Amino acid sequence: MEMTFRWYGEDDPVTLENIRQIPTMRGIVSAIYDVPVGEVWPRERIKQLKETIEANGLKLSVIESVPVHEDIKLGRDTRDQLIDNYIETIRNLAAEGVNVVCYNFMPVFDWTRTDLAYRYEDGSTALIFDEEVSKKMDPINGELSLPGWDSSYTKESMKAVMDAYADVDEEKLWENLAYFIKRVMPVAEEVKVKMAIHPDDPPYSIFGLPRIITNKAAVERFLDLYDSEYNGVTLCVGSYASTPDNDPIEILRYALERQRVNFMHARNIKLEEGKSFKETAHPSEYGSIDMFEVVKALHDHNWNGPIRPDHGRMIWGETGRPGYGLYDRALGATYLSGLWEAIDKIKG
Ligand SMILES: [Mn+2]
Repeated sequence: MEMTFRWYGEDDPVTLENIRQIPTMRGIVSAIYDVPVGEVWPRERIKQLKETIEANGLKLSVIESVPVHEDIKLGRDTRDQLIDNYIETIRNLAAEGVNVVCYNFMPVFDWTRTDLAYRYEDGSTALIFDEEVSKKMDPINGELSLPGWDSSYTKESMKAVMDAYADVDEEKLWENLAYFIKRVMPVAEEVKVKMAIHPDDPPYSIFGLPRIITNKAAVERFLDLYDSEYNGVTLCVGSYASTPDNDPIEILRYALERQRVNFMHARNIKLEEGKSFKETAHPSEYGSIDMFEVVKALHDHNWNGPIRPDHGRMIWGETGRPGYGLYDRALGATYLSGLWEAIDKIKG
């Protein structure tokens, strides 16, 4: 496996110099953040990003994400032009040597949590999701915003987009995803870009919106939409594990058997009452996911794709982007690499 780290560009308080000093670190996961969703990413900007990363001794391993415009998810008439633009971006990325692209198909909201700084007894803070609190959250009238979300919504435009989804149930969303996949994948195959869909996080409906990339059956259905190694998944074990209905190791092994794990997110979470969970440090003893079994599954399949530690806690007084501090993610990276080395040497 190739160890990578997410970097949010020049504004990220975590610098490329910080990242390159993390043991076993090879690559960067990043994106162009200031091109509006739906527009083509200029090749020159991608080149710049790549050169900045390479000047620091790292490689641009994965783009996370090229966001999918809401009109594509809604199946509106404007989608054809937007998909053309998406394809153009994929071509530009390929021309600059990028060969893995992560994206998701979550309506309106990206990952969702109810508290971004839950304090553990040891003083560290983490992201948590409390089912009861989530039921009281009001995305239209509340002061609701999370770092993963599109901040360009006004109260009115948020209401409009939420209303638009009244006509889009899960089956309709699957149809719109299939439409997108069938247009994008032939080009991704042609230019050899491995696409990697991220699961919905958490993996069930929130705020009455449909969510479809949620479990093993969904992964199977998704992979069957277009049977190609370029049509794969970002196997985010933390997301899939965020409901007791899923066995993340089973889902991981299934996708590995089909050779469709194009990108890995490794993060641990602790399941609580109902659908509540807390993010934890990476090691197995803190969470509900057996991280040894995760790495062993990858090793069993001689998997050599990019993997990154996912969200980390904030520790040692660090402040910054929730989930994306330096220290705890760096510990996660070395822990994952340690598991790999141990498994590798024991197997001989
Ligand atoms: Mn993830």
